[in-house]
Amino acid sequence: MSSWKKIHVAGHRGLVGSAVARRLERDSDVEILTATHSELDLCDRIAVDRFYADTQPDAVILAAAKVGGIYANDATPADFIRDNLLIQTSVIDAAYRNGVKKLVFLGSSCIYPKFAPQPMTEDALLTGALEPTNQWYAIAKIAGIKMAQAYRRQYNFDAISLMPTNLYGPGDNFNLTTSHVLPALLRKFHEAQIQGNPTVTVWGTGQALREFLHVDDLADAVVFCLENYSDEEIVNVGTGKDLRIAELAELIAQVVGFEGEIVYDTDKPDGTPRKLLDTTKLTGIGWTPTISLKDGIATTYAWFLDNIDHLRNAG
Ligand code: GFB
Repeated sequence: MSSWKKIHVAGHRGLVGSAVARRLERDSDVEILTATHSELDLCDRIAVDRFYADTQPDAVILAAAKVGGIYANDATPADFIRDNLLIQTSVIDAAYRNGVKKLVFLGSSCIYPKFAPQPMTEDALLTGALEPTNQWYAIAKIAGIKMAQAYRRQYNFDAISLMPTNLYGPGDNFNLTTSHVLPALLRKFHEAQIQGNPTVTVWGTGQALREFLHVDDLADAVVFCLENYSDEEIVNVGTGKDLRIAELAELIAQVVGFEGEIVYDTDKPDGTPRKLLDTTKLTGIGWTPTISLKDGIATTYAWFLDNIDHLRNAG
């Protein structure tokens, strides 16, 4: 049973927001409030303010963000910094002004310095230079963390910030130009398999290390922290385990049944060499993930196959 009656899930059509909405639906006495982009532009502070004045949510999950993989971050930096600053500023401020009792802000593991000691603890924030490919997104997310902390200090507003590691799952973006690595590789291996291509090209050296969390695990952590965490300090959400991109590619090839050759395009960037979160804090509060990477990839591939026609039309 939840302590919250009406929760606004901002970004309910995205990977994270849709998972949070699915998770909240399990709790029948919570009313989930949503608005599509055409109903509410989250970049518009006045519109968001009016929306909260009209609907009076008592909690907000801020899962709306402009997100993308390494290429999209690098190629469209203005979009990433502008949209994220606008969305989070509008939502955090309007939530506070309209008496929302709790807000969960979602950041990202890319807020930590490029060469932070691994695994990365929460206190690594702002201790060194960022990874250049996604610094624009990271700076916006750091501003969101600081805004939540400032509103907590000055206004006593119960805003908390969670830092998820790289996410994947049903509802992910499978567009090869803008997506993250896991959905991109699922699609590439699937298409090579169907078309009988002998090779699949993976960006970078394959040696970069990444940690992957299933979005349903993240959604569970969000609801857990909504109920059980109230502090200024940020909290990492991850699995505590990482693997090389080359190992991920092998795993995905196995799930898809591709037996050809994997080729590495070293003209493409690796990005951060390693991004493993230290999850001691969240484990200490009482939450751990349950979905293994292998099972998570298999169910995400099943979702991709069910939605492939729709995705093809979307590009
Ligand atoms: O998932 P990804 O795009 O984002 O890339 P980041 C992870 C690694 O996979 C990089 C490699 O080393 C890529 O070079 N990779 C290999 C590929 N093949 C592919 C491919 O086909 N597509 C993609 N996209 N990558 C993001 C940030 O960084 O992480 C975001 O850009 C966000 O801001 C997110 O923080 C969590 O892990 O490098």
